[in-house]
Amino acid sequence: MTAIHSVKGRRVWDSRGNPTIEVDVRLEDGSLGRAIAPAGASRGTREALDLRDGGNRLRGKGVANALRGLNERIAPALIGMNAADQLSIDQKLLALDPTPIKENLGGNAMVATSLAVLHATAASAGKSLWQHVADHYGCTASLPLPEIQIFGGGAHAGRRVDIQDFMIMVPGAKSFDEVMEVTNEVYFAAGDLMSSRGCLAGVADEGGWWPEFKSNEEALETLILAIEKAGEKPGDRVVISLDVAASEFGREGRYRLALEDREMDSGELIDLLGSWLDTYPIVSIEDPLGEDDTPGMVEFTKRHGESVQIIGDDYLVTNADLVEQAKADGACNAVLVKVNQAGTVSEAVQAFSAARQAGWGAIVSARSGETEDVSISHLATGLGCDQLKVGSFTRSERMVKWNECLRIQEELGTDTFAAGRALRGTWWGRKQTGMNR
Ligand code: 2PG
Ligand code: MG
Repeated sequence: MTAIHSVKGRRVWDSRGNPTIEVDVRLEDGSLGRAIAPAGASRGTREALDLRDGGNRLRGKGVANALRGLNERIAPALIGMNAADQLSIDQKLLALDPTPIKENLGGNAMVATSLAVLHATAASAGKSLWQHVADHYGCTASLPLPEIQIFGGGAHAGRRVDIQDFMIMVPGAKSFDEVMEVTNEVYFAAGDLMSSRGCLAGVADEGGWWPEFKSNEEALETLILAIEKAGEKPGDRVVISLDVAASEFGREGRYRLALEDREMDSGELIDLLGSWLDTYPIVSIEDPLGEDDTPGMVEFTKRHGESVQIIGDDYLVTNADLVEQAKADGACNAVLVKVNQAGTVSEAVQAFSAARQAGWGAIVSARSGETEDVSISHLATGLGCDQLKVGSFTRSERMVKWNECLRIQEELGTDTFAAGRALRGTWWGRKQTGMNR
């Protein structure tokens, strides 16, 4: 047993310039674990609360209260505990704040602490974090397939387009490095196309281009052209992935596409998205309906669950019970795993395990507010997750995660790259084996 010697929280700053929490956990043997809480902009109502001070200062986003709770309540409770017993550590955090969304201590204070303990234990064992995660949870490590944003929209780009993330994946790549190369070509081809057409407004929250398109379809058309300009045939090595983030523009089965000034009900949105699936090589779609629209999500999954990956993010908020419920309902076939949505490492791993039990895919994801923290690159690899979503292909809070994967790849060897493994059950997977779409 290596006991925790100290837990120290401090205020640092994230990629949007907002305050956030960093935690140092020092063990009795001198090992140090450090982690930083990320922050979402399009947040599920059931996810762990980001505790902020409110008021006028720092636009209400101060973390003084969360830090006070961390240093005065969390730290004394954890000191002396066995750091290697991640579950007991996380259960202690939950006992200190048993509210469903962690509103007393804050998910931000808790997640940074929980992850810092995980780092400290890996350091104490002299292991890379991914190796510690694989050993601790009995998983077979493999490098995930990146899901990379080309255009940002929704809450990450002033709602200039309704759909939040227009992304690509390169499931036909042989290595992680090959994915990076193809992505570079597509990303810059997209930028060139947009600037030549006068629809490039800048860079969105996660590093993707901030577009000025007239419709969501124009975004999809431009993405197809960019893939072609990069020398690829859309749907072969490169495919499209969308995060609709429908909770951002719909409630109770009513949706409003602001770009086209169009209101629709759940059935109409399902039909619209279905027509996109028929037209474009989209292999994965996240939160196609709102977090409160279970009938819509079930209907969408019934229609498309056999041909595309349907990910629950705001819909499942990295919660094992919600994953099990969705499986029983017939909604979704994959879960997005965001540790800060759950609040602790153990709860995030439980959601991951529930997804695996259900025979689902699992995608580890960053938040739109990020930092230099690379924990998720290791978690995705150590758990053997199918994909990793960290935003786009610029800005260091994103690139630091891709670059960390390249280092991990050297330790692992390329034959452990997940590539299109998780997409075997989709039209893309069937196409690889010569079957029809
Ligand atoms: C999402 C994430 C990342 P946010 O919706 O999947 O794109 O966004 O962190 O703002 O919730
Ligand atoms: Mg999402």
